[in-house]
Amino acid sequence: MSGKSVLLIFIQAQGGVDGTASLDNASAGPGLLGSLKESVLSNVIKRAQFAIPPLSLMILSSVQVSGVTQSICDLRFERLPLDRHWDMAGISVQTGAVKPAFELARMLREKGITVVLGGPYVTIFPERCRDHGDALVIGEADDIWREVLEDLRCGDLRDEYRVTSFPDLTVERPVGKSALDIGSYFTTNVVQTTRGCPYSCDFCNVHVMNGHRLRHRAIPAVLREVEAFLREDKRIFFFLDDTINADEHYAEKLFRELIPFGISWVGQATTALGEKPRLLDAFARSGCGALLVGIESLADGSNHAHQKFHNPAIRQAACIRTIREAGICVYGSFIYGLDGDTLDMPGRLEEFIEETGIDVPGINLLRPIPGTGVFDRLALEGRLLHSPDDHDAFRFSWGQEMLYRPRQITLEAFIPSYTALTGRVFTFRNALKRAMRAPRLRSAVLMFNLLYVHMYGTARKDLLRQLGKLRQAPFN
Ligand code: B12
Ligand code: SF4
Repeated sequence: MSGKSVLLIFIQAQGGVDGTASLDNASAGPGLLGSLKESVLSNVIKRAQFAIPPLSLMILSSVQVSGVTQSICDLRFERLPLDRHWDMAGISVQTGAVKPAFELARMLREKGITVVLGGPYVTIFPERCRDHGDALVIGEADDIWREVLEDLRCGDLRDEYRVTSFPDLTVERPVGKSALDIGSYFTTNVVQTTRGCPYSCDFCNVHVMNGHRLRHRAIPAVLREVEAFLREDKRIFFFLDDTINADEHYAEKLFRELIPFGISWVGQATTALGEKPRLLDAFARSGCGALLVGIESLADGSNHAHQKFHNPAIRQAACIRTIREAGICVYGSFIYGLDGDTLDMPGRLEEFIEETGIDVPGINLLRPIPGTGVFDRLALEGRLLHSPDDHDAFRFSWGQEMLYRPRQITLEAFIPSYTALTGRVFTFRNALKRAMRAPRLRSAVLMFNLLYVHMYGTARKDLLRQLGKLRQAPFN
């Protein structure tokens, strides 16, 4: 039997964190000064891009089956290596990139390459994916991928592989980087210590895909991974857990044990960390440089309307200050346009960002992602601006396009209030100010803020264009 070669592919999303292209390609040029500014910014953007490798494909490519070799192609940086022979391609399908994923699958199948589709979108909407691949992998593929590779080797691939229970993360599965082009990335040190989320925020689908029970990896296995990763790449670590402090005891033990490694790391946490001095100390001493915290709304009513009950608004400001005083930068992620929000929210957000000294603010529009509770509810309430069947229309996660009608504010009033807010918050002057006062990682804080000056600027143009269309054919 001859060896089989497998190409694992990660696709660039059409909008959002992979880089925002203007929706208005026909817009007039920016003029000489504008062009200069744009070109400086586009360089900054390239460097500031959240360029980390897809952990999913690192995990899959680390599954060893004799007679099968695996490579990763990250289309955000690389071209498809079609000059080589591939027996099978595995595509990771995220909701933001469904259409390009299906187009790629068709092209590869036309060339005679077997296509397997997996990832969040396939897990949530297998029936919509069925015709686009030769095989589907539904669910977390850590273990079942071996079966797929073995069946490929024997020429006996099934059309569906369904994971029936969540993989046990206490089983050690070493992750290697040999299938990656390490130099393409800002860092390749991506680690996940837990999966699942005990909360049920209705705009999120992590609890839908990964379940409500928090599953942990064994701490010694994480330490071994960090040690092995450091041998190949000394750069910063990203802990990809959705809430790295979800289990405080586990997190404290893990990060205390990581202190001697001398790494620098970033992750995502809840602001409740500010009320846990021992845990905060472990984070700071183990090299935590920045944390993304999901604040969403400053009004409890708004958060509650979206099933987010943890982190009451009243405690947020003090917690953020304490985290920053411990020397950790805070990326504060907000959502404007939640069901309880009214037109006074932009002023409150602006004041809060100023008052707490948040190092990088992210002011998102509510994005109804297909497969989330909020998507289904807005569809039922007739508040989506596109047909709920057209999932591709919901790909924009950046503030580029309103995808729904806010409950308490007309679109006519909402769009200008949002664009005015981002226009005030994301300025060059504010970018410099935030970088100067950041407790650490000043150049990264500057880059991120500059990136946002550009991205929110592009988004404003797109939104105001949408508003213009809305005025011609009102749908509110
Ligand atoms: C880090 C991260 C990113 C990073 C890196 C991207 C990545 N996916 O690696 C960046 C910042 C680039 C990013 C971008 C986006 N992200 Co993101 N991201 C995450 C985050 C926090 C962790 C991802 C991760 O590594 N998880 C750990 C791995 C092991 O899990 P996994 O990716 O799900 O992979 C498992 C299975 O899905 C499956 N699998 C995955 N791919 C494949 C492929 C094959 C062939 C097979 C067989 C199986 C398989 O097996 C894997 C092992 O169990 C998740 C939240 C989360 N908890 O997953 C959100 C998340 C994946 N992102 C999300 C979104 C919406 C996006 C964007 C579309 C946002 C946007 N428009 O800008 C883009 C899309 C980028 C793209 N090119 O497709 C959503 C996905 C929603 C969905 N249903 O698709 C999530 C779930 C967050 C959320 N709740 O909104 N993201
Ligand atoms: S937004 Fe965060 S806390 Fe809320 S359900 Fe998703 S992963 Fe959990």
